[in-house]
Amino acid sequence: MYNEDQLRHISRQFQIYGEIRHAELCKIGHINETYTATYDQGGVAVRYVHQKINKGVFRRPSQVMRNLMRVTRHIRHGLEQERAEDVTRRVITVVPTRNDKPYYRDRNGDYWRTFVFVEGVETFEAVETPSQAYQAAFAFGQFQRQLVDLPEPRLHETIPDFHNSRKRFEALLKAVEKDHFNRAASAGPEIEFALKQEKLVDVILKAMAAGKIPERITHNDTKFNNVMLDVKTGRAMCVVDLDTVMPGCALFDFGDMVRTTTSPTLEDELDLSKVQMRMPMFRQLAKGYLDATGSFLTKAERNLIPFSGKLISFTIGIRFLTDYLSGDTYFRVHRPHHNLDRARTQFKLVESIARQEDAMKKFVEGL
Ligand code: GN1
Ligand code: MG
Repeated sequence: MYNEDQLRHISRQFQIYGEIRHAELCKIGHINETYTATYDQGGVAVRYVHQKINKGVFRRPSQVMRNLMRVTRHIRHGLEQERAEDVTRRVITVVPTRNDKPYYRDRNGDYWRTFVFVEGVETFEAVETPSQAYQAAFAFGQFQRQLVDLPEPRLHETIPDFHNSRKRFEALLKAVEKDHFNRAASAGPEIEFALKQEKLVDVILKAMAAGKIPERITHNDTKFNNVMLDVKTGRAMCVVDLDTVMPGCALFDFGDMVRTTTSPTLEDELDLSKVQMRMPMFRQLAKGYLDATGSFLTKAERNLIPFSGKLISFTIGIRFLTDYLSGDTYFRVHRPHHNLDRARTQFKLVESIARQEDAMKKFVEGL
């Protein structure tokens, strides 16, 4: 449970014209602490989001916020130029503090920020229809497109080497070797599987180092639950969770959508027989993504689209496994073995993608 007095104190730091009535802890996400708060504003109930940034994960919260302000302002400006309607539902809006800063630092040194709550939208943990997959991919593709012309300087790397699959692999090896919590014995098949996949980890990194794949501004956490869909129309309104928006590779954004939208299961499904990459979902993802990014994506990027889902599922899988072996310090867990369960579903997905990769390639080539 949250501390009501603390939240009241936090709420007073921001430029919100009203009194806080109540707040709820939001359970989505493994990293930050998020509250939905309802205010009385001139007799009308208005909602805001208050969020505490996880300092252990984001070591320099002020840089996170500087990126976030630049990115959201740029997108808002673009939407205004196009005379788009509903701008505060199409890009998240940061509510500044009373002294005009994007975040408030409390007595414990924690960083808090506030957003306008987007009404009339919903998020899902698992995709329900192929058209939702299309919407998600179009939204994340559009997000990349909206940032193609972000003026210099380069954005901060809020988590250095975030999708560096080679470094993630080395971290797993180290965790296996140290085995501080004596858990390696309980993850034998998973460790063995991971070690056998080493050849995957350098494919995209090498192509980037050789200049074959460009650096772009990417979202880097394109989980399906980070897309807000309009309740009435089902259309994607905006993408959220912008803390990892930084210089990166477009393919990791696409890949993480394959990871989180093609299987009918949740990330921590226990019945592994249900975990699979479904072609109809993949087709809609590829279509939606290319409809939004076709104008700027290079041939080399397009060619690696089918592979990217396998690589990112593997990389997130080894991150879960590493965290399991290291005592669950990074991802929030809700039961014993939670991170191991998550790793298992990722590896199952890697296998399912591998079996269908040729068909996926053929489909993308035909688009
Ligand atoms: C974390 O907190 P959430 O669910 O948005 C993680 C992602 C992982 C994801 C796995 C900053 O995201 O990289 O893919 O969990 N975010 C960070 O579900 O590490
Ligand atoms: Mg996230």
